[in-house]
Amino acid sequence: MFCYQCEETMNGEGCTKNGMCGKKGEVADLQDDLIYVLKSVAFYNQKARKAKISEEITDDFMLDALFSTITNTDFRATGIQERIDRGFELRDEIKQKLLDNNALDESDLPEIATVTPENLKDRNTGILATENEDIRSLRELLIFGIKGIAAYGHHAMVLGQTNKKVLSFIEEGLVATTDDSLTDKNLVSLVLRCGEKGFDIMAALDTANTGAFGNPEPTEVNIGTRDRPGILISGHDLNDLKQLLDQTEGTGVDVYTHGEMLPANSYPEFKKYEHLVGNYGGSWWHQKQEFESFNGPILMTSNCIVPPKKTYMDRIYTTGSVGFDGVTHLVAKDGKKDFSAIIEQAKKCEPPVQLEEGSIMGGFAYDSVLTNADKIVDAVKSGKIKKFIVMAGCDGRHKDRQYYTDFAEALPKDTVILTAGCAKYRYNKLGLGDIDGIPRVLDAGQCNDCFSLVIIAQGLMARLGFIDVNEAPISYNIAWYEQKAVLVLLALLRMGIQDIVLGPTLPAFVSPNVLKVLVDEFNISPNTNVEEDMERLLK
Ligand code: FSO
Ligand code: SF4
Repeated sequence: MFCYQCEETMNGEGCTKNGMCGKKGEVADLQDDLIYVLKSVAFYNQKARKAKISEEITDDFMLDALFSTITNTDFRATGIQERIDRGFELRDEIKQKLLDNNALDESDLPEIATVTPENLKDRNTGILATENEDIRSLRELLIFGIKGIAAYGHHAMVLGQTNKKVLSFIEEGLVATTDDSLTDKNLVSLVLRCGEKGFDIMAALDTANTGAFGNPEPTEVNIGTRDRPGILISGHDLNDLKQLLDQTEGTGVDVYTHGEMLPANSYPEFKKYEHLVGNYGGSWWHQKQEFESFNGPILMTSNCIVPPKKTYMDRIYTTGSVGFDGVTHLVAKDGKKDFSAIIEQAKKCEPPVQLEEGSIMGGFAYDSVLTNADKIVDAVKSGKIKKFIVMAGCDGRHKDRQYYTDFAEALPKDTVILTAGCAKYRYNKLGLGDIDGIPRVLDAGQCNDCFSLVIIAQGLMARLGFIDVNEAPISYNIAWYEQKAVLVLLALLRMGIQDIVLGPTLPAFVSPNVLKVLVDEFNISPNTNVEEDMERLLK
C-alpha cells in the first residue's frame, strides 16, 4: 500500500503498511484498483456522454465509488471489491452500448480501456506507478479534488440535484491522469478547473439542501441532553436525517446530531421536529468517548467514521458510502431507508450521559448573514469590525491542532471568524462574544458550506465597495484533513484568493515544485505559530 491522501499520513510522507486512520493495507490496495477501474469506466462513459447514451446509473455509481475511497469512509475490503466488480460490469455494458451505436473505435484503445478483472492484478494501480514526482503530485491532487466533488455530488444527488458539466469533468479529470502526453502545465490547469467545478458542486448541494429544508437561520443549538433514549446521527447527509426524524416522530426516541450534522439544527425544516434535541459532543475524532457515553444507537451517514470500539459496535450503523466490517450497513430501497431496527434498539437503551450544557450558535449561511448585511457593513465602516478571518475546514486528532483554539482565543475583539466544516469545534464553545450583536464566530455550516462563506465574502465586499476580493479585510487560516478540504482549497484558489495560510501541515502529496507553483501564483503558505500568523493575517 501507499496512501498519502490525508493530513495525518505517516511521518508526513505516506502510509505504507496500515493507515494511521485504521485503514488496512489490503483495503488501500483495493482502493487503488477501484480508482483504476473508475478511470476505465470514465474513458468509456466520456464517449457515451458525447454520443448522448450515458445513463444516470453510471453517475450514481461513480459518485458513490469515488466517495467510498475518501479518508474514514469505507474501511471494508468487501465494500471496495463490490464496487470494483460493479465497475467492470457497468464498464462492459457501456462499451457494448457504444459498439451497438457505432460510437467506439476499438482499433486504438489506450491501456486503461483494456483492463479486465483477470489482468487487473498485473497492472500497477498504485500512486507510485507515476514515476515523475511532479506529475504524480498533480495527478493525485486532481484525483483528491475529484473525490471531494464526488462526495458533495453524492449528497446533492440523493436530493435530486446534479450538475452534468461537473459529472462530465469527473470523467475528463480521471482520464487525464492516465494521459502521459499531458504536461505539468496542462495538469495545473485541470487542477484549477477542478476547483471551479468544486464551487459548482457546492452550489448544487446548497440548492439541494436549501430547496428541501429551507435557508438556515441563526439558531441557538442545545448541547445538553434529555432523559429519553436517543439516536445519534453523524456525517453530512441531510436526507438521511430527514428520514430518521420522520420515522422517530412519536416513538419516544429523541434524535441528536454529532460532528458535521450539527448545522442541520439551523434548517427550518428540521427545527419543526420537537424530538431533534440538539447536538451531542464534538468533532469526528471524539467518537470513541462520545459514542460510548451516548448509550443509544449511532447512525453514520458519511465520513468520518473512526474504527469503532467493541463497546458500541452493536449499536453503530452505517449507510450511504460509509462502511466498516462488523457494522450493520443500511441501504435504501426505492430511495427510502428503513431505520426501524435502530429505533427499536434505541427504545431499549439508556438516555445519553450529559457531557455539557448550554448552547452554541449556528445558522450563519449566506441568506441569514446577507439579510443582516447592513449591520455588518456599518460595523466595518465604523471600525468596530476590523477583520474577518476565514477559519474553515477540518478538525483532526493531532495535538498541534490546539493551535486553532489558541489562535481563535488570541484574535483581537474587533475580528470576526467565518467558519464552516468540523474545524469549528476547536473554538465554537469558547464564548468569544459578539460585536454589537454580531457573533464573533459566524458558522455557515458543513465543510461544503464554504460555498456560503464565498457568497458572504462577495456580498459584503460588494456592499463595502471592494472590487478585488483580495483587497477586502478578509484573511484565510484554513485547516485541512481529508480530500473534501482539498477540493475546498482548490475552489478558493480558483476564485483567485491569495495569501491562504494552510495547516496544520502541508499535504504530503504536494511536491516541492508543485508547492512552488502554489506559492508563486497564490502566495499560499503553511501556518507557523499563533504570534507570527496573527501578525501576517491581521495585516
Ligand atoms: Fe470534517 Fe471528516 Fe466535513 Fe471532512 S467530518 S473532516 S472536510 O470528513 O467532511 O469537515
Ligand atoms: Fe494514511 Fe490518511 Fe491514507 Fe489513512 S487516508 S491510509 S491515514 S494517508
